[in-house]
Amino acid sequence: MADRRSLLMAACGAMFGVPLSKAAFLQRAFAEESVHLPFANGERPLVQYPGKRPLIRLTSRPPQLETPFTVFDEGPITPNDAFFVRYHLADIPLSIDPQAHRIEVSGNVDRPLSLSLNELKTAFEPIDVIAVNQCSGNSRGFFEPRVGGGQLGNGAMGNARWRGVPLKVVLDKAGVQEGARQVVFNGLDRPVLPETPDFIKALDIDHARDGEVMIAYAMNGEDLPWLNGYPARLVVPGHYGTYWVKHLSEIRVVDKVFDGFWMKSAYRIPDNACACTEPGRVATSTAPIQRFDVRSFITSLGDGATVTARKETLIKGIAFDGGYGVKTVLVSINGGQDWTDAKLGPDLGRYSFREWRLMTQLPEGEHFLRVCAINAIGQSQPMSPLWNPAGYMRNAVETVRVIAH
Ligand SMILES: Nc1nc2c(c(=O)[nH]1)N[C@H]1C(S)=C(S)[C@@H](COP(=O)(O)O)O[C@H]1N2
Ligand SMILES: [Mo]
Repeated sequence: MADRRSLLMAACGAMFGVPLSKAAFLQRAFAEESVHLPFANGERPLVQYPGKRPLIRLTSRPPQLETPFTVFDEGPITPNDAFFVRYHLADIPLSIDPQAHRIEVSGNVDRPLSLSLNELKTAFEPIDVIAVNQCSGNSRGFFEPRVGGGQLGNGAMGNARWRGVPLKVVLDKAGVQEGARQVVFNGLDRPVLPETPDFIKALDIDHARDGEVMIAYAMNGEDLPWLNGYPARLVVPGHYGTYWVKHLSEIRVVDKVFDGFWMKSAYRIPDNACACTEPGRVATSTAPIQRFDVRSFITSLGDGATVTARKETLIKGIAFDGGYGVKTVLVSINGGQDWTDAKLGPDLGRYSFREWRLMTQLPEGEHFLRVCAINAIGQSQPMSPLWNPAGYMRNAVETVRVIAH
């Protein structure tokens, strides 16, 4: 046990809808209250958009909304109306006719397809997966030194049950031709200025055909919320949200590596084992961002929370990784000196949030609670944050300060 624990501790520190009318959209997007994310310039309005409860607004054009962190304590599934929203281009679709909407499948295929929503829902056997969607820049606001880009707290993530059709089945129906290298995805949103590149993403052909990548049309048993990609979006389990193309309208098979801006220049990470550089340094070479690294959070106690001393206290939270599955969650109540195994909650699948909990007693005074997860292949979280120029993939061991009295 002692050996196992020291091994685990070493791992933890290792370096390794409903149509959205324009009027409703503008009218109902009024500010209600504000929150302060715990970094400089962290003031954000709480704003309610159609289909959403009040969420933390990062930008309004396009809408970028972050989930208030307390939502993650309510259960492992993030409700649709609380799910974060990320767009790059301000010209987002404000009306879509579900009868007329088509997903065109073209390029290096034998039989190009034009799929209606109805066909997608009835002509194929649906699959379900519970999977986390997380923005590459989740937690970017905590980077030190600070980096450019959306200054997000920890709320640009969510976990939902997605239903749809495996991309593989659709590609098989179209008949992928010999020599195919990648599959390219586009949605209905458009840039406002002609010089802004359209948001188009690509997956390698083998990834696209792994049977898990999905064209999803439902989320937690309902149509996709408008702002989360109605009527259909890509779901790429275990992979950063950037690939989860919303309002999906075009699928194109290509015989070379797609070199559009959002693949060639954006969403790239240092091409090394830690995906990191010396703070302030650019990487010598980069690669497209891929799978989530391991993360864990305490959700039951916020920073500065007070608890009763010497009484049973529940410490609870969530953990997830890029799809190998969370194996162990360790909790420290003394700033990282000693670690205890938390009890894991139900396994909802290897792409899902995994709940964990630990009952403990805290002596009077100030305590620094820390949590660290380890996945099935031994990947874990660094004790101190790694840095990269774009502020992606933050996953340092989190600390929550509580006061017991
Ligand atoms: N059409 C479209 N799809 C998109 C984007 C976008 O700008 N346009 N942003 C991507 C990024 S970077 C993220 S993090 C996820 C966020 O998904 P959500 O808005 O449903 O939370 O959508 C992805 N899909
Ligand atoms: Mo993102």
